[in-house]
Amino acid sequence: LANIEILAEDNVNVKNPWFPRHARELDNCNHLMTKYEPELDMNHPGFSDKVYRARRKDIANIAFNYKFGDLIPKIDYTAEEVGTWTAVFNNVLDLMPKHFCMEYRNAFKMLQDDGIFTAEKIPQLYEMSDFLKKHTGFTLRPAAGLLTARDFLASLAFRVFQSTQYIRHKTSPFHTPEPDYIHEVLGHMPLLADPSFAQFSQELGLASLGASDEEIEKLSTVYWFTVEFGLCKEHGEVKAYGAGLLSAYGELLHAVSDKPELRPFEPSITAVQPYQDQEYQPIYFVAESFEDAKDKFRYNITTLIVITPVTCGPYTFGI
Ligand code: NLE
Ligand code: FE2
Repeated sequence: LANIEILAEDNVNVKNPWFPRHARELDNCNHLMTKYEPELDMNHPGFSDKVYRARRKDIANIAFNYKFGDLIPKIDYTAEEVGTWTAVFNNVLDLMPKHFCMEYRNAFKMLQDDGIFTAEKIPQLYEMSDFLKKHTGFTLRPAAGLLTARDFLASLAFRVFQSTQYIRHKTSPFHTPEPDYIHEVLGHMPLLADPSFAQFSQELGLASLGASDEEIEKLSTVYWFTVEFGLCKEHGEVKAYGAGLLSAYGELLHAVSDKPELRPFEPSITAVQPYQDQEYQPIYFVAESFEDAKDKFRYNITTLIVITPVTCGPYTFGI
């Protein structure tokens, strides 16, 4: 089993907030944010759809019952859910050649070659997890909804990505303000198969362990402008790599138009840029490459955050 043990180094002051020391302790990192729940938000497309809400509850129960080391249960997606997947998948096929970064295109191709990515069926979470484990050691675990930033970031330190499993409402296939499984699979997962991107994600997670609430806010802002809504350069052109762009074509086309303001990714500046999650972003940050983003993050974030020194190991890929 891929396994990362995080040990606070001897004779350092371990910071106050509790944090997980092993991936099994992520069983305690499942606190939900309630902001976009269809039950609570009248603007949610599923607000008045009882069948949708019941379906979501059933799927959320998988996550509530899940414990570290369990096999991820299979979900039989309905024809309606598959229809929504097909619509977004075909959009990705259209937009990918021109607008998606090379690392995404490469991983997407591998997923197609392995028969995991097709327009006709929604891949299972366990299939995606096995695929990522082979490539970068990332594994996936079911999440019931939008997690707190602290819990979500902590899991990245262990190369664990917490993924929702419900599908967005059928009336709004091309944009949802909350994460759903289509966003996770088509937005996040392909890039987690890229070694540099996986490393960058893990380092964001490591920096969050034991952080104060203010520090978590800065790190989740970096996460927002990179993993969710990042742009990068490729042969002089600007491409998308943020998952919130890759899984929602309206915002993608907005991001690559001349409307938004583009700024270079600079972790200490990006970390304090206010953001909103209701509408398209007015500002995006452009990275030179994932390697560059990772190096800049590593050296530059320490001006904003006191990092808890941790050692992670033993670490093995793909066993
Ligand atoms: N707007 C994205 C989508 O529709 O796929 C989801 C963003 C989640 C932060
Ligand atoms: Fe996301």
